[in-house]
Amino acid sequence: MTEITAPKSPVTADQFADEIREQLKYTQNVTAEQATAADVYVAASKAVRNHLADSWFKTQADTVNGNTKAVGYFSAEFLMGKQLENALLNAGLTEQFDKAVEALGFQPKDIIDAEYEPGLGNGGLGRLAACFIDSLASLGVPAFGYGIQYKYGIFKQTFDENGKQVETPDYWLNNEEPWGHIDYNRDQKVSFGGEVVEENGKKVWKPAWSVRAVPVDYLVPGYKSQRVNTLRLWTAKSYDEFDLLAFNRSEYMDAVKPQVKAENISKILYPEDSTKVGKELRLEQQYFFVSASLHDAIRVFYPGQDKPDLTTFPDKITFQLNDTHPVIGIPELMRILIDEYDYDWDTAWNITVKTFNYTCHTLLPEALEVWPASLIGELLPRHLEIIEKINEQFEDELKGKGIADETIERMRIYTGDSVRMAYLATYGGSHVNGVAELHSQLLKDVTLKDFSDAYPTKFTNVTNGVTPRRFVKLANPALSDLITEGLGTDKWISDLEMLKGLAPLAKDDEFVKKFAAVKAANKHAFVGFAKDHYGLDIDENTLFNTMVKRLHEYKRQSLKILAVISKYAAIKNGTVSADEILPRTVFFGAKAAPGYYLAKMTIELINNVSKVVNNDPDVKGKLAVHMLPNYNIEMAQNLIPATELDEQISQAGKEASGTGNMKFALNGALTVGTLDGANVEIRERVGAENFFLFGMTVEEVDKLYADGYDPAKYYEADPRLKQAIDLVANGTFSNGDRNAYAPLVSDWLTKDWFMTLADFSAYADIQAEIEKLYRDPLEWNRKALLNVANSGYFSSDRSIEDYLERIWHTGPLA
Ligand code: GL4
Repeated sequence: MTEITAPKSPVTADQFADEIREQLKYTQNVTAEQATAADVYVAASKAVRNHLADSWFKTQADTVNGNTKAVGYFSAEFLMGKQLENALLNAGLTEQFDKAVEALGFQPKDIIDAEYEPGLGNGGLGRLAACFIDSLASLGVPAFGYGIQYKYGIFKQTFDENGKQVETPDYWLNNEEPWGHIDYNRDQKVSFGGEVVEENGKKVWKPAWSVRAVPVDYLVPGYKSQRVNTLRLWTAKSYDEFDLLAFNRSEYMDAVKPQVKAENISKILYPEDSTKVGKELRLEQQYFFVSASLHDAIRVFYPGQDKPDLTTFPDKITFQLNDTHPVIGIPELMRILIDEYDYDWDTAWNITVKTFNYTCHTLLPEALEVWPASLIGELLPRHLEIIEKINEQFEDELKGKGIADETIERMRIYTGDSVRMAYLATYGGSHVNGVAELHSQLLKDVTLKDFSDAYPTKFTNVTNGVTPRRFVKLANPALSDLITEGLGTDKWISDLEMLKGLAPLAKDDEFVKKFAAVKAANKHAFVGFAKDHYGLDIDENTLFNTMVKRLHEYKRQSLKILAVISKYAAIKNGTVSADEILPRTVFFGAKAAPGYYLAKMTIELINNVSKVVNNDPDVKGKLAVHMLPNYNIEMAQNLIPATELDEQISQAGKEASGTGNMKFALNGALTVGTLDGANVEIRERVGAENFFLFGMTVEEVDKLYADGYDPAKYYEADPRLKQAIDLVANGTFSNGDRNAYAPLVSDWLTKDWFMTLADFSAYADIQAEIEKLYRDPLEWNRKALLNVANSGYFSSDRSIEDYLERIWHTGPLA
């Protein structure tokens, strides 16, 4: 990566303080004396945004006028996290900010904390999109993120007195939001419904209703690159806000109906992760943002042209489809080219295929979106016709390749009843990638096997990555300083493979001790954070063991909680002696999709295990369990640097990649994990001796399914497991109520689709190894340091470089 050094500090701290005062006075309309931390946060954010403006204009001009193809990242989710601190870092203004707010009488941290975290994503997929746009800007690649500015982000999670998850709406825009600029003058019209008629031999779509898509622009500053890209999130507005006739008839509710219908489109982020929801509103959302974005890209690259030469479109921009959510963009671009710009089918197809690429983020067949044809026909009748024709052409092509009829039957994009979005994306784009080596291999071998056989060259892999700016530099300043000390430079922040230079220091006991001291300090800091935020008293002299991610059966939070229960029982029964017990604090963080019954029940169980264990004097100081509410980016930034042991224990072959695993390794946690997703590559890089591997492989899982899996057998075979499940079943964690967890227990014993029980013994056994190593702090920390040193590969900068080389075939602006 070529580094462009940051410009000399564009302002002094005094000047920056003046800029904040000016914002306070003229935009916030409060005096510096009246200002609260929230006011200063808004003012400082606006001041930073102003500093980015010139680079933003220049980047846009270079993007449009230069010859470097841009990237359009289409994603229904961008889980950005708090913006101010990151913008300061990337703009090179951190020091000025710190001094300026101190001069104004505030603590920098209070100002940073005053920001309300935007939660426009569910989990890994949305956070990946945010890491990628940071890396694109940092590498100087011209790029647009395109998505939706949901009015309500991912729900806020609390727990009721019974430990059940309670969801409350996240109305993040109730607070002043200084980052997004709504640009009413760059709006787009997006239409729905109606019918297709023939006029002069041409198909003409006569939609029934339209909404106004208005862009809200977020600046995406690169780290030291002097480039600022754009994240353009669309919000839906009504063309006819208010029905005056209805109002005058005193039908007040009816008067705002059109507005409500239109604005509903961008109202809420669907809280499903790794599952599909087939809801009309969701399809409306998908079409809404891709249609607006495609028209926007044409507007940007062919300014003022009525009849642009769109055969050059694929040279201007390449669109990455982040999972199947934006795949309706393929027929939409076809429609735009044919209906709006009069291209013939073949030319339009050529342009379309060249323009799109698709990333698949799952292996669960139930997570691949399939839309009922009737729904598409109702909402987007012209698109359904186009999809049918794409499917015809596709089937002909397959026949031409000599592919058997029954294979073609399996591969159909349009079945007559439904449309398979993953298949449409695979056929309608140039490349398909999975998100870790194993995942990409399984896509080729299983999920999309027929497609990979027919179009082998389309398939490739790009292993995920995470941005070192947010997840090391900002989240872990103490470790960052130590890395910089060890390497003698801070260049690693934009060239993370440089962390390799730390490997020799793992032999230096003094350096390892410093590394251990950083971890201890981070643990101490987290204890304070947990006290402030959750009122918890945490013993920092325990092993900090964390499992944070969405709650899903395949991720197997059940495995972890059963192991915790088993440990609890062992202490209670005296099966382990007091000095044999390694004191541990287990942290969980997980949101469950509101309609996901077993996932919600698992949360309830964890909360109630936590209550019993934490209030039991017999285990005090030995074992504690906390289910932290509302896991989000802020919590990740605080908890990951404090964690010593990270759990990545999904059933092999189910987690496409995982990105938390990368964040933990980079922050010096050791991983206990299965051979799944990117765990495989992490283990390869950090060394098998520095990773706690357990559990079945993909092949073993497949074989066990094939042989007939009987979970009850495992229950009978391992007394530790039997005891743990019995304690759940006999009401120990439900005040004696034996029915409380009956559905969960019954699922474990009779179905257990993700083989939690089959992997339990291996998981329980490896705990001894973990605890043995932890008792030798120097060795533990040596291994943890080697995890840091060898995880540089998992920078999202590297992922983006792989996309550039393997898929996008473009690069930084000159
Ligand atoms: C996910 C995968 O489940 C996760 O393994 C992966 O790391 C992430 C980003 O590629 O995408 N797919 C969906 S859906 N949600 C995810 O987090």
